[in-house]
Amino acid sequence: GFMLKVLAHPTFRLGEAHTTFIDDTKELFLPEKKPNTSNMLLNYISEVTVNGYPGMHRHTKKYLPQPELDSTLFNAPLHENPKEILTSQGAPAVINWVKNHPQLLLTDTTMRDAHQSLFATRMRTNDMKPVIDVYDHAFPDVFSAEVWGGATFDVAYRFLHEDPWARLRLMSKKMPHTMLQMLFRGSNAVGYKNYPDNVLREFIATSAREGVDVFRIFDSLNWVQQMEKSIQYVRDSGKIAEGTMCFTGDLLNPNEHKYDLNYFVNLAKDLVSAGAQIIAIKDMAGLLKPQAAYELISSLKEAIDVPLHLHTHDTTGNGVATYIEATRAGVDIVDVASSALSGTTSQPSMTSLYYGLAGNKRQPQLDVNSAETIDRYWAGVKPFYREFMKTSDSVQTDIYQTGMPGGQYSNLQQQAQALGISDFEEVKEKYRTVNELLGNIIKVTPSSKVVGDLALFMLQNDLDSENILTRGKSLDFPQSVVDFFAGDLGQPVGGFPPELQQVVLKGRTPITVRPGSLAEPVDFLTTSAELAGIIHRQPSQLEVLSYILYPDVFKQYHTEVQKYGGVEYLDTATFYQGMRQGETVEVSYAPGKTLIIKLDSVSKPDDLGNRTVFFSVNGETSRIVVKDQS
Ligand code: 3PY
Ligand code: ZN
Repeated sequence: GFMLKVLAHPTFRLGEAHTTFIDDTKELFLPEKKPNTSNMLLNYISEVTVNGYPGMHRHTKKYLPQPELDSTLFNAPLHENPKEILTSQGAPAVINWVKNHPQLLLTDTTMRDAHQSLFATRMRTNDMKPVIDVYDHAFPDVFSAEVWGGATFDVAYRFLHEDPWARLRLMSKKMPHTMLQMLFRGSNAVGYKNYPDNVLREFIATSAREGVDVFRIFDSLNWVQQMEKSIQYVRDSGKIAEGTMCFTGDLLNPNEHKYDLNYFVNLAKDLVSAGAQIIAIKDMAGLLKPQAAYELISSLKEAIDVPLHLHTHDTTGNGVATYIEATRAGVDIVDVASSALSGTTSQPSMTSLYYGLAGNKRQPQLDVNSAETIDRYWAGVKPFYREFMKTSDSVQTDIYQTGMPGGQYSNLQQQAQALGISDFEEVKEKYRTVNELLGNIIKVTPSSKVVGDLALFMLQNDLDSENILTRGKSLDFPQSVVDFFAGDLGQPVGGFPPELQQVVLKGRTPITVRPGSLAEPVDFLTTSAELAGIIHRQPSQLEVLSYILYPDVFKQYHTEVQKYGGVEYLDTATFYQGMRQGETVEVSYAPGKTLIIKLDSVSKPDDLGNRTVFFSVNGETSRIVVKDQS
């Protein structure tokens, strides 16, 4: 019992119990109230075996075996790289190095945006581990690996029963020669609402300490005021601040009067003034066409003197073409993913781009054999997540019209289905209408959610752009829409449409200042005490931060850890599919420590609908009773 309890403890789960572990975690060494907690993993396996994993279709046959990666294949010698420069000389030296680097540099997004965009962020740390182990030697020349932030933080707790901080620590420990990059939603941190400045400061300082080297800071309305503080906090931490422009619109269209070249050049200048050390262009929907990329990068190169980092999604199939044109115009860094996890709503393929630039003097430095070996590993991991791949697996050019970000496509589809709306064409059409109603706003988390929520709401209530102003008066709009019009996400480019704002707010006065300027600072000590009351021990600083960002999600996670223990040690097939009668799985939870779990049988439901699941664990029998929910 004790062992699994230790296993479940967040510090232990980092895989590197440090020397003060015993002092910091006395609570683990007190006598247990309930002696029999050794069945925690079995609780989880039984639950998923009997009732399935939410949203996951139960296969009659499990997909096996887990792919392996031969680590001896990667032995590229390490040489001077950005991480080393950051550690020894600091952020400004890295910026200089990038400016003077003749070849195009790459950021590998496989472990963040790629799986976020392809399979709803569900990739487990367990499946990343083999790659993490060899990363430095496989990719000694990448600029960075984007591995954290965005939706990964919340999803880790909510759906994977994993501690996101543990993933970061593991990476930081195992990838000491690679700069780790995160996506940071400005004043929304890794959440969906505004947090007070002291929370942002603490979150950034802590992430920096735990291993994040490059912070890509964006605001969902491109409002510089919402990014300024975060940029400053990153600089204070000695790490690298990418100030981000979310790209939208149709740059070279003569009718594009809002998001034109001038708009982006001025925005970039403002971000540099706010302290951005790199300018990121975040083309979250994949709308930046090749020639537009050439013009945009050329204009920015003329106007500012900081490196440019371009991010796109390959939804339309034009991603590599966009990068090649951007490369000709002098872009410094671009975002790519391993081929198996590239394309469509994800980033363009790393090796496609590499080959696409053959003969170009700026072709990136890449050991293509290593990249392809790692890619075969990812190709083996992908089938475990097929169930979550709700997006179309083909090229989509209609997004040039909807402007919907790749990550939202599948989410909105699921949201619509849950509401009984099966015609997604209708949803996309409404999404366009809403975008126009809102005055053509930047659409990215969380502003994209406002557009999506309002589109679904309008469909459900038979609203169109005309009757919304009359019929809307008697309707309560979705919370995200109310918050948006109240100014809680900040101010959109060009302001709010005043009539619709009144209809939605129903007399409430919107704010026009930065929401963070009104927010009370969080009192960390009080919050820590509050959390201690919930989890019955002194929380770590990381736990307090997580609790501040996601109180309910964190509490739920904590409850599940108490119940299920270290489920991150399970293989992915078992995690999502449970076990089959007669099957044996091995769970290695520490060096040399393995549980051999065999599922002997599952009983028929009794009168109360309970089933008993019989196991042998390292030869000893165990039984778990689970309520059959079917
Ligand atoms: C996120 O905020 O998670 C995004 O990836 C937005 O593009
Ligand atoms: Zn993205």
